[in-house]
Amino acid sequence: SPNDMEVLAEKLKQHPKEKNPETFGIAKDKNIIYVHLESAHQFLIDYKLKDENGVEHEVMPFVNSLYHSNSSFSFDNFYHQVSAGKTSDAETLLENSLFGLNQGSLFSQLGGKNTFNAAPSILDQKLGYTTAAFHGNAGNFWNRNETYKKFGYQHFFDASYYKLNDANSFQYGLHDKPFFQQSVKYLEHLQQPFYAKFLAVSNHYPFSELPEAENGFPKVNTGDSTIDGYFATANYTDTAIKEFFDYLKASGLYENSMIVLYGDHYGISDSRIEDTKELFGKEDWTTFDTMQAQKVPMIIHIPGQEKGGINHTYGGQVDVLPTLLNMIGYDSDNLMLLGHDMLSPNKEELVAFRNGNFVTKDYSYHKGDIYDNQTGELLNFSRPEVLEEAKELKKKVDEQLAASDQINNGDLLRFYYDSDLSPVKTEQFNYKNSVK
Ligand code: GP9
Ligand code: MN
Repeated sequence: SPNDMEVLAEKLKQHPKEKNPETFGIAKDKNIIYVHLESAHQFLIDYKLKDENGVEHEVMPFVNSLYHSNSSFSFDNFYHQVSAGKTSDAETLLENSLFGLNQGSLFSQLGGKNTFNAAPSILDQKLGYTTAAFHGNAGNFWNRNETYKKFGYQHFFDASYYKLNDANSFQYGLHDKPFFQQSVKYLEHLQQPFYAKFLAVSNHYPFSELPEAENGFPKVNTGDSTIDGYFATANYTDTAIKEFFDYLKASGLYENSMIVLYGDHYGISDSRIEDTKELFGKEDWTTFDTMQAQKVPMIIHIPGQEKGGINHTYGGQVDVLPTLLNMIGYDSDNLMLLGHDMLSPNKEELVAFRNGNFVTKDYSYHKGDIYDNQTGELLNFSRPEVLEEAKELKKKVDEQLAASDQINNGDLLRFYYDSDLSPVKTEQFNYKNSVK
């Protein structure tokens, strides 16, 4: 009800949003380009795969160069927070600073119905951005064609805008190199500044579907074909992104843009990763290691800026929108965002997983067990006082998740007026007729 919304909004106002004056507005008026790193774990960063002759092969050399650049704000303690909605949950988190649902996918269940204050709406209505999503798969996958309208996307270039054939695509759509190549002609038509999201998908399970000509990267031989192919597909995506950057530079768009690369969720599931622990230099594998493996890359690259570096703040996907809005100099105090600016020196370092587990800068909490982040040691018995401390934090985590569920399940943003955003008129968008 409208009253529920008011109560939540009041609560949120009691935790004022911290900003960092050093970085507020640092990317003002820039195009925002999202590059989705499908199924990318943070451990891919700087990872070198040893082939059978002991020769090392860097898996993502181009992404690594961005990660280490002074022009990038990179994060090494950044977690995905998705559940069963996988990619679509990541999109929900990044573009709304709300969580996906506890069960199933918010995109599928509520995406076509709810009112959102999503990034495309905000940027279009408040700052005059052109907004577009690019993805070489069918537009109805994850109910994107409905949800994107509700998010306020003006354009959605789905598979129908691309030339797909058996050789350049697989079950999740067009492979990354042709995807970026064929996207360029649509991107060129967008009036600047634009907000453009590129969902690359080649590095998707089962990690074995690359085009014939792209099978050069060494395979590992773990006996699990899913793991064996993972590094090769990640390497292919890396090259595709490099080619896309080459285009951005040649076209002059690069200097006017901030480019955000993020991992959406894990690629190697718990049991698989446990079976291949040697790849990560581990003799044992614990619940703590599985939680650590939920870190994903987060790189905000701003050409021309030199204030970047690798930031160790603990954060998650829910924190991205507040961070970005501050970077482009938009004051988001009046928005219902559940996350916090990761560049603020006072950010509370508490990262909720969708299942109620969480991570702080000191420890990782899993169903009542607490592990030391530095040593991986279980602290329940050696330091029982942390159990008390964790109780308080667990309460905060549960409150954050409950607030998200209340907003989403009650469609409460339709009663939220302080954002001063008009409800999206979805009839104005026709994704069949975007620039051809
Ligand atoms: C398909 C792609 C895959 O369009 O987004 O989604 P996922 O299986 O990773 O959720
Ligand atoms: Mn995904």
